[in-house]
Amino acid sequence: MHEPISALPMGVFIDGLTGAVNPASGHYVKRLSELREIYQDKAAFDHAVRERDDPVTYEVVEYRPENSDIYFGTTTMYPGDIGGEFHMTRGHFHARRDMGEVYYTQSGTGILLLESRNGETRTVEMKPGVCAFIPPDWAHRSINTGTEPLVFVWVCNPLAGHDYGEILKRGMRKRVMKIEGGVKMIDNIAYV
Ligand code: PAN
Ligand code: ZN
Repeated sequence: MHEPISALPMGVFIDGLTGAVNPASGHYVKRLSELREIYQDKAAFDHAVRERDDPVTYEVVEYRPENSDIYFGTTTMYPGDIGGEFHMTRGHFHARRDMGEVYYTQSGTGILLLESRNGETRTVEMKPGVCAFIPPDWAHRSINTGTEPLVFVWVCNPLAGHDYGEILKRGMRKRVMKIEGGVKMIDNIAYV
């Protein structure tokens, strides 16, 4: 188990190829079967869970000091698609509407899909060297559009929290698909 971490100066080692964080205060994995709501093609989804033995699609490791206004960690997203729809995170608004975030890509390629409260869509390319600014009150979901793991460092206020409800309920307006070997953004027909 992880020990609580005090807010003292520290150099934390981050492996930009694997997403390993050392020392770390927490870690979780997301298996495909936990993400049924977010994918469009439920038949392809059920087939993938069965045939691919419920793979880990992404994992998150964090370094969260106690009593600090900053914490950070990595997300590592494994490549793949479900019926043409690339592996993606759940996506969320922050519970605190006044708190944004930073995503700094270490390896791999992807798309950071952002949506404002009033439904405006923006994207930021994810590739090594790009540090994405996520403004307060923009929902954000990352999507691995490549063939390698997509690894990024995120930095945030621990009070920001995660509000998953909105996005789980109505989805995001756009979906990112593999079409004819390319990456295409299409309208989400299930969006309500
Ligand atoms: C990230 C995300 C992480 C996983 O740490 O939480 O990439 O994505 P979901 O939480 O949407 O499944 C972050 O944005 N924190 O605020
Ligand atoms: Zn976030």
